[in-house]
This record gives sequence, C-alpha cells and structure tokens, in this order.
Amino acid sequence: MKTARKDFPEGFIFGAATSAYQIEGSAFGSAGSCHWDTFAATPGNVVRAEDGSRACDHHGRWREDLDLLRDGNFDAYRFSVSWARVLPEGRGTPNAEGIDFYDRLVDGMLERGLKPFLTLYHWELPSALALRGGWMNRDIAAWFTDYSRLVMSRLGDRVAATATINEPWCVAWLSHFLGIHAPGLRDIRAAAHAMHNVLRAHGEATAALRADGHGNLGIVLNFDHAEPASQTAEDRAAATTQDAIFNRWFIEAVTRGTYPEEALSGLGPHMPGGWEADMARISQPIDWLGVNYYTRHFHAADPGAPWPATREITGPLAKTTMGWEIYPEGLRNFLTRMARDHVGDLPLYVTENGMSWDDRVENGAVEDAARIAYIDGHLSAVREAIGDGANVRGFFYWSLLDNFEWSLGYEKRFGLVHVDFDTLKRTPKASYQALARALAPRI
Ligand code: IFM
Repeated sequence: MKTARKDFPEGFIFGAATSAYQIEGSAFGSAGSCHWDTFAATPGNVVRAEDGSRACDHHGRWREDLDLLRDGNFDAYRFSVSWARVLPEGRGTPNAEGIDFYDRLVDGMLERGLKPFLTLYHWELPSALALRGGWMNRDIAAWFTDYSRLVMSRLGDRVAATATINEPWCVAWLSHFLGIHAPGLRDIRAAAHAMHNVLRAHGEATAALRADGHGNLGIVLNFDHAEPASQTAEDRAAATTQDAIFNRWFIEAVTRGTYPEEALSGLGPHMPGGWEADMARISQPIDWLGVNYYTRHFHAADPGAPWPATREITGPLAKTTMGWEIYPEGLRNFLTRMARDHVGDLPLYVTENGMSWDDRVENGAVEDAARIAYIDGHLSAVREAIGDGANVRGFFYWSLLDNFEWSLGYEKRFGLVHVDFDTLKRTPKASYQALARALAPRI
C-alpha cells in the first residue's frame, strides 16, 4: 500500500466498520425479531434465502474481533446497536442481556484503545414496529427517540461519536420504492412517507439526545455519483433528478430544512400532509457528517415511464463483484461538495468505503491485491479532498469482516478479514496486513 498514516493530518482517525445484523447473529442473546428476519424468510427476497440469524457470530466472538481491530493498528471501530436486540418489541421492556452485550462491547473497545463510533439504526427495525407500518408511520420518530435515549443512557458516557441513522436513502428509497431491502415495497406514497419520517426520526432523536446532555451527534448519508448517460437535455435532466433523490434530499433537509424541487416534483403529491412544518425540527444542528461512498452511475431518460422516468446505466470502468465501478474521484467530489455546498468546516468522516471481491483462502492466506489498490485509490481521493479544504477527520473501511450483504446474502465479501461461514474461522486478508503496516503508529 502506497498510502500511510504519515500522509494524513495529525489526529486523523482510521477505523473499520460493521453493523449489528450483518455480523452478530440475530438468533443469539434473546434479540427480538426484526424485519430483516422476516424479509429473509420470505421466498425470493434474499439470495439462497440466507439470513442474519448466525452471521459471523460476533455475539460470541466479539473479543477476537476487537483484537483484530487493535492488532490492525486501527484507532476506532464503527459499530451499530440492534434496536430489536435492545427492545425486542421495539418499545416497552428492554432486553437486559442485549444492552449488557453492548455495554461490554464498548468497554472492550476502550480496553483496546479503540474509539467507539456508534450508529443507532443500521436497519434492524423490530418486527412489532414493522407491523405498525414501520417507517411509513409518523409515530416512528417518537419510537426511535425513546430507543435512542435508552441506548445512550447506557453507552453515551463512553462513545466517541454517535450517528442516528445509517443511509436513510436505503431505509426509505431502496426499501419502499425500489423494493430491494426490507420491507420490500414498491410504492411511491410509502416511499415519500418513509423519506420524510426517517428524517423526522433523526431530528427528534438528535434534539432529545442533546437535551439529555449527549454530544458529538451526527448522521451517516450515502452518496452515488450521478452522471448523465449522454449530453442530451433529457439525459442531463435524468441525472439531475437522481442526484436530487439520492444525493441532495437528505443533506439539504438536515442542513437547510428544505427538499430539492427536482425530487419534490415527483414526491410532493405523496408526502404526508403538513410536512413543511417538520422541517425546522429536521434541520437540528449536527456535530459531524458521515459520508458513505462506493461508486457512480449514469442515468438516462426513460420516456413514457412514470416519474422519475430514468434508467440507470453502469459505466465502463473496472468493477467490484457488486458490479460497482471503481471510481475514487467520486469520493473526492462528494467530500469537497459537502464542504463547499452544505456543511462548511463541520467535521466529515468517510464512514464507509470498501469493495467486495471473490476472495478465497489458499494456503492459509487471502491475496486481495485488488482491494489494496482500491483502498489506496480512495485514501488518495480523501487526501485530495483535504487539500481542497474539506475538513475530513477520519476514514472507516467497510467492512472489518465478510458478512451478510443483505439481499445478496453471504456471497459478496467486503471484509479485511475473511470469514469461513461454515466454521466461522477468521483469516486476515493481505489487505488487512497492508493496512496494519500503513497504520503503524507514527514514530
Ligand atoms: O453492507 C452495506 C452496509 O450495510 C451499508 N452500506 C453499504 C454496504 C455495502 O453494500
């Protein structure tokens, strides 16, 4: 790896990220059912009908996994708490075993010199709340706030940073408009309500946590570089529309209290009545912004189709096994764009960036030179963004471990550490070793 810790400003944080459902094993520790358990149990939703019931058994092997972070010379660990593990019914009586698990996990990080970066919602919506309409129900802002306050009353004294929601575009659009994630809906009205309620939940929880005395609160947004498939006015408009839905809706709501016109033109008629009155509450001040970035897409007009009337096209660059083009320039663009257009000098963290690859263990090792090059390219993009003036404070690789890649099951391996899903044996890949060398403490 060409890049090293010394190439970044003093205090820059390097970490790796995971999420609860993808690694813990939802069957362990008396967790309640979440909508991913039931979505996966429904034919056709997840490749080979795989689910997160066992995953990497991080629930049982968390000490070994934290040791990997420490030995990899990471400064921080981005993890999430499962709502269904802490509150099996989504509300009401907490699962003491669940909250104790996270209590020990946070202590385990601190004992190993790792800064805990907590995410409160990375998609384990308790099934009891999903049955009440989940993200389509206005009450979810209050349910999420109560859950967040409970978690923070136990962990808030020791975490370094807290994000409310991971990737609201996935929570709302991918799940209620494109139908790819739980609950698998393809309905514009459901999507419009979820697009608004996920932001209300963020705003209400942020205000409540701040009133409770907690600090360093943020949100993690995902971005996908949008380019027109051609220079025709129609294709340029298609890219503008997709950029508004994906890349502008959430950040403009959080930082300006507005939604982009290009997205409202389609979603407006389906929005909950009186939504405008919620915007002040949604645009609570935040202390940092998390940027998740993986790839870019081209967009073409799809005349005759209902709004947004666009077609997505993948470009010609080398791709990961997700079929995602490797395009580090997109990361530089988003970091500088966030600083320039939205957050000014607010601290930015790259909270996710990484690639899936067809990794295999051969003679006890995993040679993933492609991933080393990917990380190098994206770290260079971060350095360029810092050079442009963006206040980027850290970078988290997605993911520490191979894990449950949602609708795509266990086939897509993003980890720095290979997991054999039969034996659960962990094998650090060449990329893990390369990063460990690159992140060795400054001398
Ligand atoms: O695995 C996911 C993660 O849960 C959210 N961000 C994107 C990753 C790769 O698809």
